[in-house]
Amino acid sequence: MTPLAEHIYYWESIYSEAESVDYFNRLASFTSLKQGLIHMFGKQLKTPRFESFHCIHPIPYRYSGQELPASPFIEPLFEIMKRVEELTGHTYNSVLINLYRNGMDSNGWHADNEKELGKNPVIASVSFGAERTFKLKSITGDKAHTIKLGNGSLMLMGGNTQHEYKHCIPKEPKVIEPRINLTFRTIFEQQ
Ligand SMILES: O=C(O)CCC(=O)C(=O)O
Repeated sequence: MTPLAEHIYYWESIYSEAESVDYFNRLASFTSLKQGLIHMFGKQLKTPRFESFHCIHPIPYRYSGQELPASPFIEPLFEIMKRVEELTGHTYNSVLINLYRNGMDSNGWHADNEKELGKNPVIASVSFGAERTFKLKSITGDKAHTIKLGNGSLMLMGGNTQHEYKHCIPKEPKVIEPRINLTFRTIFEQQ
């Protein structure tokens, strides 16, 4: 494990090449993966990636004006979450899966700071498939980090990262292979 910045840690490979390919294929077959609809600039736009949200409890996830219903938490999600919990020393109850078909799919600048995620969300991010660039920039504009998220890797963001920084997966036209990312989170039911 390598510390990358305050409260941000990276494990280069928590799974072998063969295990990562197997997980990629099992996750890519999830029929719940769909292009979502987000509200931006007064318009409804399709997300430039496929998404699927899974939670141990039937709590939906709301962000950018869309509500993702909780799909069942099925294997191999429990298996992967167990490994992530052992390595990070935190527990989680949900995961957002993002499938990027190639480098033209992306994820715009945002922070995972919805109130359902609690005060200082701990987010554990596992990647399978093509290596993609993950960018972080501080809200105040004085800090920036660029991280390559490789096949079978784990990244942990904790502390005040979601208040201090925004993050994104930019388009990378040279990337032709797909990638699946899982962000494990703890979601709290709102009253
Ligand atoms: O695909 C990634 O690595 C980032 C995913 C992400 O930003 C998110 O799920 O909030």
